[in-house]
Amino acid sequence: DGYTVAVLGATGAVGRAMLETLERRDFPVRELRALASPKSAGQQLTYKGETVTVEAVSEASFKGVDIALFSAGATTSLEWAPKAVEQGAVVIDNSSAYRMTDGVPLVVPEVNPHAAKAHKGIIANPNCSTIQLMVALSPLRSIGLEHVTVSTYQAVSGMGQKAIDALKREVENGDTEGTLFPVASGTNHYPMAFNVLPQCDVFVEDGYTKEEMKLVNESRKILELKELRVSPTAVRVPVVYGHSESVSVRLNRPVTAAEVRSILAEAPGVVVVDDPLRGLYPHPLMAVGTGDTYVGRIRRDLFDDRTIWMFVVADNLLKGAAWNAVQIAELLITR
Ligand code: A2P
Ligand code: 11C
Repeated sequence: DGYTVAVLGATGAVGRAMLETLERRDFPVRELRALASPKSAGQQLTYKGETVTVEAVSEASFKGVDIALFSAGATTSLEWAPKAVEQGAVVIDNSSAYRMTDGVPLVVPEVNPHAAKAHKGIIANPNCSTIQLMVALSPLRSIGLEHVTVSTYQAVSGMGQKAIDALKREVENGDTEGTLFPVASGTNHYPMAFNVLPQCDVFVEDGYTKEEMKLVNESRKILELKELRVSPTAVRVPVVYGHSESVSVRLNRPVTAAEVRSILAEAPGVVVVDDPLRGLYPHPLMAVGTGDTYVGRIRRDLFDDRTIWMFVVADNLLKGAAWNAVQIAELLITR
């Protein structure tokens, strides 16, 4: 017994993390299909100590598949998700392709597990920077969210395996010939090593990037607060794994840091690390390899007693992608 599970994008940074997460969770897998582009066909991966041979995705790939985890980019999802659904699979899609589509649930299991029930074959996994923001913000809905301001410090692994390799080459060989940062399609390219770039993904409207607009639009959909004010700045930093966010949230009434700390301490998926006098606060290396969202530096604004500041960190490949997707798969099978 168990389920036939396909991972599309299995050779990528997130795809590999998906295989590791399925293994670590001992997900009831009867048969595993590792799918990627034709150039990876024949490549060998390991799952539970056994060799899995990567196949080029084709119509035949989804025959008999119960659950398909997709992380091969939006274009690939648009092409293959309908075909997988037609053949009876439920697709959990980590790309941006369907997130804002009406009728496609956008799910963070700690926040809106109920939304998953209404799926018609596709469930979208939110963007990594949105997921950790939701885990930290959702518990404060009990006080009432008025305005969220977020600045991100995003790891290069959010741009895939090639960005990890490129940053390592820059650091190790001083090789700044790369044309990947901040985005491959851009007109200007800058070094990423020993640098900070205030651009994640391409600019779309009125001075904002796609990554910033995802923080706005996805948050509104997940929290079911269509008018929520979210003011974003997304920044790439020379970190390999783990996104950080400086978040300020204006609430509907005055609060103390202690009250917020105690709400977050009880919240699912949150680990509060907040003892600055002892040098304790979240940072990316603390989160790497875990599925939790770490919150610290919880403090009240110096001038506004309704505004709380906090620093929010998670492993972008795990909670931000693979773990959130496998959590959704677990929701489906325990229903
Ligand atoms: P491949 O390695 O064969 O190119 P990352 O985000 O780390 O760059 O990984 C992207 C993943 O998506 C890889 O597994 C990659 O496979 C896969 N992928 C990219 N384009 C396609 C495509 N057109 N069809 C199938 N898989 C794709
Ligand atoms: C980054 N958040 O860190 C991006 C990667 O919509 O799934 C994920 C993009 C997406 O660059």
